[in-house]
Amino acid sequence: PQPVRLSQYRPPDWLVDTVHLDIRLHHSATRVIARLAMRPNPEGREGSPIVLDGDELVLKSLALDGVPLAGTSYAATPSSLTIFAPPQQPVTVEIETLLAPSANTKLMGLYRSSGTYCTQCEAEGFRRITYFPDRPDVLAVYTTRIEAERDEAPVLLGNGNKVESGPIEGTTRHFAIWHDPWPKPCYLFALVGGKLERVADSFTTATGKVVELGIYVEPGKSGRAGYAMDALKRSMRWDEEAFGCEYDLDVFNIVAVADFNMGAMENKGLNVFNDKYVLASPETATDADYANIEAIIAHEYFHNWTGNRITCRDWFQLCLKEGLTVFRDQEFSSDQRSRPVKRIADVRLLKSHQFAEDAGPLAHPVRPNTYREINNFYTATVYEKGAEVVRMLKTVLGAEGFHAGMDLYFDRHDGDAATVEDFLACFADANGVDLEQFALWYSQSGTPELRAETYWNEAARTLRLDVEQRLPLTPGQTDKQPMLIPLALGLVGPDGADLPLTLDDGSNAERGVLLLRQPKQSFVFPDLPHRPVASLNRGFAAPVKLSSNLTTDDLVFLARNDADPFNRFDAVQTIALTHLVTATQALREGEAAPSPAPLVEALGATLGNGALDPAFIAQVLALPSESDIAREIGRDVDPDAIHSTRRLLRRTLGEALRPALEAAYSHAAPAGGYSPDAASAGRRALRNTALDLLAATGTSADIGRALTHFDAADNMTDRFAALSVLAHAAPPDREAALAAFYDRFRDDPLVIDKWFALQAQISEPGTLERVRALTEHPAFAMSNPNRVRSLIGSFASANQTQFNRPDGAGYEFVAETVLTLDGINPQVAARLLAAFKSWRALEAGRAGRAQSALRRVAETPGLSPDVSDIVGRALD
Ligand code: BAL
Ligand code: ZN
Repeated sequence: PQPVRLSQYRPPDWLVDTVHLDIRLHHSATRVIARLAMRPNPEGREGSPIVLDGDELVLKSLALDGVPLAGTSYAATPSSLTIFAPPQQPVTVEIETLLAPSANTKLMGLYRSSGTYCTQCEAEGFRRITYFPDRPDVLAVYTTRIEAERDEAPVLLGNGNKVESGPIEGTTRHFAIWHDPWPKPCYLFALVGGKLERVADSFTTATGKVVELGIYVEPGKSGRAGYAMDALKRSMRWDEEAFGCEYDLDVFNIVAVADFNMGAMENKGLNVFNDKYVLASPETATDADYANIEAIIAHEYFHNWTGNRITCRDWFQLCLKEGLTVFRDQEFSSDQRSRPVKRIADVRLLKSHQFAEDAGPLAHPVRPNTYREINNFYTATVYEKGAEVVRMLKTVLGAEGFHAGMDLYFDRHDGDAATVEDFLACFADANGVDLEQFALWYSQSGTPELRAETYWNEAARTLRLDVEQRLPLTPGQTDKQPMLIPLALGLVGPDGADLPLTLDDGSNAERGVLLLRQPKQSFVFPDLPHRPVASLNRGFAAPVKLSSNLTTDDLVFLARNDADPFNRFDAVQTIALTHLVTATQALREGEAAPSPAPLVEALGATLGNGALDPAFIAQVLALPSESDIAREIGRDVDPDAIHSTRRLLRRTLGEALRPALEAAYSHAAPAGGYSPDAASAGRRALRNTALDLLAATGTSADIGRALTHFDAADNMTDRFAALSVLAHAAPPDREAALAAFYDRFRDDPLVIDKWFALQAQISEPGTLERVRALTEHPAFAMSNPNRVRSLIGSFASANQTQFNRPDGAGYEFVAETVLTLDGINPQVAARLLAAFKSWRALEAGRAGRAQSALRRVAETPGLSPDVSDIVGRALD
């Protein structure tokens, strides 16, 4: 397909005011009758035909203002419907299409998941249901009549409020009519029909309206939906308190389905979820699963205002709803749990996914300006970097200024399809500031590199801070402008207390933030009583790659003393990363490894500090990942050398910190039965991290501890943590533990996903054969995205040594799978192929083999637009 360009945006020629849908569900022949009340858009081109989008549609009939249209007055193909020379006045278009939901393996439009009829319309799935101007700036009021066999689909759900339902006399069928009073784009349309169990509750809004809440799951699973319901009610309350956003319908329903391309979808009043992000019980879900459920339930709910009430003008503005809503869900989780630990987890994710994306051929701006396939832009850059940009806006403006901007945004744009410019204008207007330079965060791709150097003048008692920003070149962008970067910092005195941030012109770094605007800037802090240590980019306020001239001693000092918990964590990570990079190079060059003593000291101090939150200590103990190390090395990467180095360091740390780790393991167990709360989860995290580092030493006593932990576990967090230790550290015990785990959970697909994922991550040459064999396992299905992501996605994205096997067999396997999958579900296939995003950074042999595998994909005829787009950009 031709690229779509932001610069070519034109308003729609025709608008739709109301949509009446009559959908008669049948697995192979669903009839859809759509009645669209349309009118010419005064802002569109005069005299335009009516052009509607379609995708694999079969047109059965077409009428204009009640009169069937003659074949000469329209043209229909599976992908478009054009009505020539319509009267330039309000008209009613009636369209009948025929769908086969059971044959829909793309999981876009109307499909079936384990017998349940459900829909996914974002981004461009509605056009697979009926012909429609499928673009987010066409907002209409929808009424949906759904009809089905009573036995097959006793539950019928739609957007908005239910207005009528009942049997169809004299038949085995029944119907329900749903009406959504809020105008919405068609990507927010949804319907569900199936045999589902309901968990019911209610919520009273700030103004006293009672909202009926329902979570629908497969029969027998309602016992696992309680946590999701609790998270939903907390989200609804939080959005009222934190953002003044109140719910606006009588009903809010969530449906969990087993086959879903994304995590979840924010359809108005009817969220559809991947069941992985709804279902949880202590026996089957880990603490991380619980935290994800809480975050995603909140995220989809928060879209009701940021996404639904205010939507996007076009898909280039995707970050307008996604970045903002991720920011909002991160804030929610921070308020519900530990803010520093949440920030650390978010930054880990940002670096591993977004920084990696930004550093390779798939880099793109937070707001892209061109795309070939919009499905490929639901990325870490749009979501996670998009959230960081909103966070920076808050850092730049302060909490009050930020909320003034948000209030104005809700007031000014409620009911609109808005743009990033509209959003920024609200913050500029509410605060009387110019955000032109800040806006570059939306248009310039790549992770800015910040070099900060501090110089202490003992005689003058001044500290000079020199900062230089560098914007790396990225695909399609060779001329970069300096960014507005908020640098949050502290000057830590010898006793650990922060010194004043007064500059030599008498001004203060407001709220501890310096605003960098130029390629190079210098700041002087005068009259300091002692040489401070600069704590830079506190809270990771700016999503940049920072390097500095802080010494290892400075970092060890910050690890012990910094008042900013993120930077305490980050100081240790920096020591660890520097060690791992240096040691990897030393290994490749046959030189002696550097001493791990400073890292041991910093970790020892953290482990021994009883005042710290166990969840925080666990984060500090978790070393940078193999891909973090690869990204830091940046070129000529040898994944085997990285793996060996990291493995050796883990062993060294396990030995050096043994008494403290054993104490942490013994003392950290939460008392009483399992509870998913953050404090209990933190204690388990510390205990399981200690178990893992001790097992890295390989002694039989340490492996024995893991075996006991596995057998004695009364919850999935502990059981799976022990299984992971055994899978990676103890090959002889691995198979028995994996078999026991499988036997226990064989009937539970979401748990078997964990079993698939773990095996795919084993860093041994046999893993590829194991993964190939598992694709034949009865529990595996290429048609289910969760299974594919667990087994093959984990292999490609989380097994650096085996995906990047020197013989290229890992690449060939993933490429083969992508081609098979492309015929079934192109979105999932394209996502899998994106695992090649860092191939150019590899050493020449591997890079050549990765390139050959990509070329083979590129040369295959009949690729989907999704895969063709990714492979094209990866090779560019
Ligand atoms: N809008 C797609 C799913 C999500 O980001 O909420
Ligand atoms: Zn979202």
